[in-house]
Amino acid sequence: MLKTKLSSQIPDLRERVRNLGKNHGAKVISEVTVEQILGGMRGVKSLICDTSEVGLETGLIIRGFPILDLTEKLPEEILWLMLTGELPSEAETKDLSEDLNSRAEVPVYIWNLLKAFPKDTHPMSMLSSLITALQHESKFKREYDKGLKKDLYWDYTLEDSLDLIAKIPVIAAAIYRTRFGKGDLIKPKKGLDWGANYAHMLGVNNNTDEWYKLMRLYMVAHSDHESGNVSAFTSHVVGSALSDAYYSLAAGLNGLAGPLHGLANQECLKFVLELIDHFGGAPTDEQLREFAQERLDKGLVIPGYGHAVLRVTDPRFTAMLDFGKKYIPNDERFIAVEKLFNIVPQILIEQGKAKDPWPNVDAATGSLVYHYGIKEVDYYTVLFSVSRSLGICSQLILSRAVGEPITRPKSITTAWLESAVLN
Ligand code: HAX
Repeated sequence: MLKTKLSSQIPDLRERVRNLGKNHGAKVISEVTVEQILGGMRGVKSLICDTSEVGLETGLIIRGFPILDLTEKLPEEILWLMLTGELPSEAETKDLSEDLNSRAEVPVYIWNLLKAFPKDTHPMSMLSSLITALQHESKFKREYDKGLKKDLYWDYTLEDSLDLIAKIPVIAAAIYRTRFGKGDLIKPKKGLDWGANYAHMLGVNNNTDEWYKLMRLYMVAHSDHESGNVSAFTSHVVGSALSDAYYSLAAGLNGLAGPLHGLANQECLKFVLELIDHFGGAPTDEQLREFAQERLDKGLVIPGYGHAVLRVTDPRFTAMLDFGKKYIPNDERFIAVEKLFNIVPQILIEQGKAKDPWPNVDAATGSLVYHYGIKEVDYYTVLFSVSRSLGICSQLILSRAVGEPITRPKSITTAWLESAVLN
């Protein structure tokens, strides 16, 4: 059903993009300052992303829906929404869930590779390597080698993406169980939705409804964040060389593994655990203020706070906080997260460096998944990756649909910039 829907929409999208180029190609819509060149291209409008947008004051909006209006949805509904711009009907959701379920079988060579990693390999390194290895299955690559028409690039990218999205929770759960000695792998369960199935395969918390609910929410909240962030942008650039979905996603996830990006959720819970350990329980406000200040004095960042785009509390953080308040209000780590929220922004404002002193999504997630049984913080970015595969693959499919060319901005030398400033 998803492919039929996209087939009906893509001609119009192509026409809109063609018209923009043909009729308005020379129109200037953005300028670049020296500060932006030196500052990681912050705010330079030079990418198209239709799956979602992130406003300074609004946070994540997926196809017109603020993320806080989507917290009860299933991840596969969000996948459909990102690709088509519409929420699916019940029948369409069921069809997509079943399609993903039918693609979930993982080839045996992946399990052999998984067993071969040194015991202390970081789970993100395992995930990225296994996705790259899974590239062996790429239908896009196979068809491209035979001579694929450009019009059909999106079709085989959709095929690869659905295969990949179906298999990534199975592989990610297997990494958890193997890397942390949790016993036999757990097979996906027929009839369960994508998010709950991942929760089921991780094999923690006796598969309670609350745990399933949290994992669905987690998968929805982290699914996309437009395309200028490190992981999505990297995947986009790699995909623009017509590398298939496996190569593209793996490349982006290597960026997500950085502490300033997705790894922040691991760093964040480590910080909370350190706090509790240091004070022998949830600290007082004053102890917490001192602890955070000490960290800043050492030149370290407070993980989970600040953002390259947002200038308000991340609504995804709010969604996680609301979940915690409802289901685990007495959890020691969750209480520490709430206290940090009351104190850290003021400390960052007083320090006067961070442009955004407010919490991002990573500030709360660790405390929730820890409560439900995932206590190995090194694993947290893998959870994020499984979710983000939805957005990254959706972006890749749409970019193939409109035939976006290879990405190739122009670089300049420091000397060129110096002379441009002086002239
Ligand atoms: N704690 C201490 N200092 C901070 C800070 C924080 N949480 N956030 C920003 N700053 C500092 C920066 O390090 C920078 O200092 P210098 O001038 O000495 O280099 C200064 O404030 C200005 O930075 P900025 O312009 O406000 O922030 P950037 O756009 O450069 O960076 C970051 C945005 C998210 C990387 C940054 O806020 C940070 O390091 N936060 C902590 C790590 C984190 O939570 N990352 C996850 C972000 C969300 C995400 O991508 N999740 O996947």
